Amino acid sequence: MEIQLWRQILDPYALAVDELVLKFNHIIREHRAKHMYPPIEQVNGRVKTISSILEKAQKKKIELDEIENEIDDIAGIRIICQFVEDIDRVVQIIHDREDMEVIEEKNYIADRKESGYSSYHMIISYVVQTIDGPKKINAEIQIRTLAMNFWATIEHSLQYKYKENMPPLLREKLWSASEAIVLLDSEMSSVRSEIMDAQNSFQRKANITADILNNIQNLYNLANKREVVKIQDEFLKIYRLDDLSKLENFNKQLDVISEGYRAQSLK
Ligand code: 0O2
Repeated sequence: MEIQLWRQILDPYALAVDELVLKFNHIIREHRAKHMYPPIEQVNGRVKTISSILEKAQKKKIELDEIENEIDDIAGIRIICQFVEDIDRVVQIIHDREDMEVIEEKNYIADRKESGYSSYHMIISYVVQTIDGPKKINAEIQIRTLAMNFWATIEHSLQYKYKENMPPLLREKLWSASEAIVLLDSEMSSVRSEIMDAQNSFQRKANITADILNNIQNLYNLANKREVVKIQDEFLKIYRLDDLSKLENFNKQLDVISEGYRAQSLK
């Protein structure tokens, strides 16, 4: 197939990957803006390379004109979560969306692969808008924990190195490493609420601090400089106390002061 034709085929998939990554990142932002713990730690995506598509087509005996119908992971999204419990939440979020239709699911977490691979896979149908009109395409979403991703990344490079000839001892080691991953994820789950509390208060402190600094910066344009310096010193004192509720109160007071100056400046 000519390279130009490949480009025409793959372009809508590249658009889908860009849009899906943007949408999942937006879910993270929405959670943070509402001071909620985001079930997604990070998301990335890729369009399968032409050589990898050809390799898969050859392996599965797929004709070139059937590639789009038969290969579901030309567009691939990988969602990484901190905890196993987060995976269920992400799966539910995807089911609830109107722009993604779930057409297949494989739960390799409940049912680990023989290799030791564990991950949750969803095939979705997704519509992209092109200059020739809407195009429905399939995309594969892999959802896994940080620990599962670590294992899969290492194993994938070894698969690439050994192809079908992975030494049995290495296979065994990978299996026992996958057992350790299951144990690690379950240990992490048992301290999940503690970790989440710590992360939430860290995020809240960062958000409030950003609000305060923004307010102080705006006050420089509205208020007497000496008064702003006083406010800034007061902020530093409260910040050093490392007390979230005091910082929140200070932020509320600062909102009132800023509002007063803004109202005055409009007179
Ligand atoms: P790549 O290079 O990652 O794109 P499929 O081949 O997708 O039609 P299958 O096996 O039913 O058929 O799909 P499955 O099991 O959902 O696997 C699809 C993808 O999951 C693979 O894509 C891998 O990315 C990943 N995967 C599946 N099994 C393993 C495994 O044992 N180890 C690792 N590291 N990853 C795995 P590709 O196209 O095979 O590869």
